[in-house]
Amino acid sequence: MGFKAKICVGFCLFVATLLISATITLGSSESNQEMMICKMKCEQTIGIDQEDEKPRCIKSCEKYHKEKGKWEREGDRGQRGDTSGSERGWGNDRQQRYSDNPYVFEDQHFTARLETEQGNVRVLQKFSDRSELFNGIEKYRASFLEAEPQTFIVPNYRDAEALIFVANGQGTITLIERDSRQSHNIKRGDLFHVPAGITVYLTNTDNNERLVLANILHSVSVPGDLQIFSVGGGDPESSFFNAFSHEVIEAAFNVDRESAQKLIGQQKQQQDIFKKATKEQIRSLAGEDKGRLWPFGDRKETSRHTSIYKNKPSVANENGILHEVDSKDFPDLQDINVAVSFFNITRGSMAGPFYNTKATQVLMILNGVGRFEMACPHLSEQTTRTHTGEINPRYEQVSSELRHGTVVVIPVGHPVVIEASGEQNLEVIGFGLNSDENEWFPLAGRENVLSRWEDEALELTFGFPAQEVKRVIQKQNQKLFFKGPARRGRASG
Ligand SMILES: [Cu+2]
Repeated sequence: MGFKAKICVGFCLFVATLLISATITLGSSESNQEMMICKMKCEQTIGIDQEDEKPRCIKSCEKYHKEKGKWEREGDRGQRGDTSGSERGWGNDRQQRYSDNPYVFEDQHFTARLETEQGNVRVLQKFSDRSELFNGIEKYRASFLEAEPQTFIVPNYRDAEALIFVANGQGTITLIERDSRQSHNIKRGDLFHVPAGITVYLTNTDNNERLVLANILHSVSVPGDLQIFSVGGGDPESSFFNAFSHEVIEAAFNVDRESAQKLIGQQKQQQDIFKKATKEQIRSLAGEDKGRLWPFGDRKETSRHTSIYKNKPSVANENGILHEVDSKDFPDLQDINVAVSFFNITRGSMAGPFYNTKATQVLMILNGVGRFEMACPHLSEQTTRTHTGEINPRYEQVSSELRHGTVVVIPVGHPVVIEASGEQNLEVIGFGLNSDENEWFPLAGRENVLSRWEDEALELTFGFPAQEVKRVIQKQNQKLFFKGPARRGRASG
């Protein structure tokens, strides 16, 4: 399998190199032709009386094409250095890479995946592999896990801090801490922190519902690189014990070879972390036969968990509900520097425009269909190829459809609107990365940033009397969630 993949990578690189050299050749002959036309124009358009203008004209043609060639070659180097992510593509230059909207991640951007009958895990590519715009969040990764009813997920630990949000279903999660084992029943809306190196196992205890988890992982070793450690699921190849020699394992456990083999695994079965469990096993794992209530385990509980519904909603009106949890409510979030927002946007309504002061927000769409729009100064900077953005910015609209499984990254400061379709509510879990001291500010509606400006500031900025400006910015009196364009119809006015 691995070998095949290597052959493919080798072959693909070879083909890509051929394609690139073809493009360069084509590019340079095209460029020569362009220069010839430029020089011919100098000859034809400059009259006899301006004969001394000709050399200057020709020289400017040469200079322009020299510069252009240099710019293109630099673009090439950029591509060639960039062999890590296939999504970036070989034919794309830097400008195209930006303009294909690096903020939206669809199914094909989940580069690590395991799909079986009993469940699936999908891990999103490294954010910084997609675009250098995400270097600030390179340590984070996002993933989804889905387990069918009555499924056990074999114990494992990671070299990353994990924050789990239960998006659907219910189950049991068990953490093996240094001096205790703790099991907790989990249900929709729960948030769970699994520290790096702590062994965890999960059970979907429901008879009918799928257990769906949306996760944020914060790597603690190689930035953005995730490794999972497991004793496997009966298959020797998936057990880390298998990497040691028999003699070492026999000595470590003080057993004979036959017994050691049982631990490592015997049958070469499909590598599968999902196991179908019997009703009795489920009952036991769920703690039902232990006669104890939640949480149950060997010792009194530490924190590690909360619910997004623990606090009253921070915003709620007919157009939507926002629940938030930060490190003040749930100290475990400090370890990962993440804050959590759960948007339930009423069908036909929208959230925002708003922006985050310090956090980069990763939005994971759980249910419903919708759309988002964002104002981005980066893309505009790339299209116009000017680098004055910091002083005199222009904003490009970034937008995309949203559906179950879509992930969108909203960088710091970028104003964004999330809109639910007219068909059903849109549920979005937002993880604010690097959330330390983050705040979000609404840009319209009640409590919007503009409404706090002084009259003079409004007047000078907009060039209208303050009262007129206020009439516009105070008209909308709801907070954060508004009727969307679909619900307003043409009745606005
Ligand atoms: Cu941007």
